[in-house]
Amino acid sequence: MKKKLNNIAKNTNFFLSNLLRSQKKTDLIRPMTYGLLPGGKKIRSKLIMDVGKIFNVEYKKLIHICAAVECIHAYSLIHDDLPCMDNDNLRRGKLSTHKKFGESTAILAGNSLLTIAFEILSNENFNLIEKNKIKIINLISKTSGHSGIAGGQYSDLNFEYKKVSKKKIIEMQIKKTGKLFSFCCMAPIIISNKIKHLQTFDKIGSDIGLLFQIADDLIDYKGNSKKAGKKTKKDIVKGKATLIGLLGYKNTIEYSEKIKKNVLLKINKFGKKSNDLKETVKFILNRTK
Ligand code: GRG
Repeated sequence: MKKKLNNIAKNTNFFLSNLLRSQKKTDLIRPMTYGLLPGGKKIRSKLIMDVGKIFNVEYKKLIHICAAVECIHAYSLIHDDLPCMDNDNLRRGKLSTHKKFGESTAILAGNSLLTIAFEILSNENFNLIEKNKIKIINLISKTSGHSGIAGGQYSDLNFEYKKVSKKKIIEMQIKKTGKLFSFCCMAPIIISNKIKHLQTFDKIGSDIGLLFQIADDLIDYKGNSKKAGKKTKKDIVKGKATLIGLLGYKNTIEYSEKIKKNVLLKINKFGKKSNDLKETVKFILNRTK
């Protein structure tokens, strides 16, 4: 798994550095590059490749999706670290972008990474039939905005120091993290025109996102800051609404094992070609960074 993930990370980074190199040399390119590269596990890219394998989608198409997703993800991290959001000084083992370049620059570099994602997907080199291209751009737009990542982040901040139900925490985490994972699972299906599987993979993606977020909360709860490349043990101090906070450590682990089992069962139906995806799901829950 580690080897496959490193390989995908290398290929995605290669695509992204070429893309940045081909851009006009503006003053924002340096902070954008800093927030985007290198670093980052590229787990979302791995998911895209894994689902692409199940539905026989060619690499040349998938890598554009990976690059666009990693730009949006990097943007969300840059903004997430800002003082008005989660106020973190450390990200991917180095100073967060606003600490290195200042707040206004970090905001603008983040915004520019968001728009570059759409530049990638609307580029003619991303060679898809127009109908599918529009479907993908439409889906990633919904994923990123008020009913997805941005909306989830709003709830996350809004729930601080409040008593929040399990249902509401799960809803928040699915928006903040799960929607982008769903997009990663759905985009290869749109490309391959196997639309009847879309709903199943929407749910598989949001469940994987939930597992990913639970693992993130576990890392915060008992993880090592040096290993994680970011500050840990912040959630309690910040009064964050998390499943561990609500259910306790043991129950959260039990809950996540149940979700994992269900997801693996669903994926199993796709036979041998789904082995990489199954591996990724297991990795996501057991990760330490
Ligand atoms: C992106 C549209 C958009 C809006 C910005 C700030 C914000 C609104 C959203 C924050 C969302 C956020 C940061 C969710 C947390 C997801 C998460 C656990 C990130 C860590 O992901 P990893 O571990 O990071 O994959 P690496 O560094 O490995 O890439």
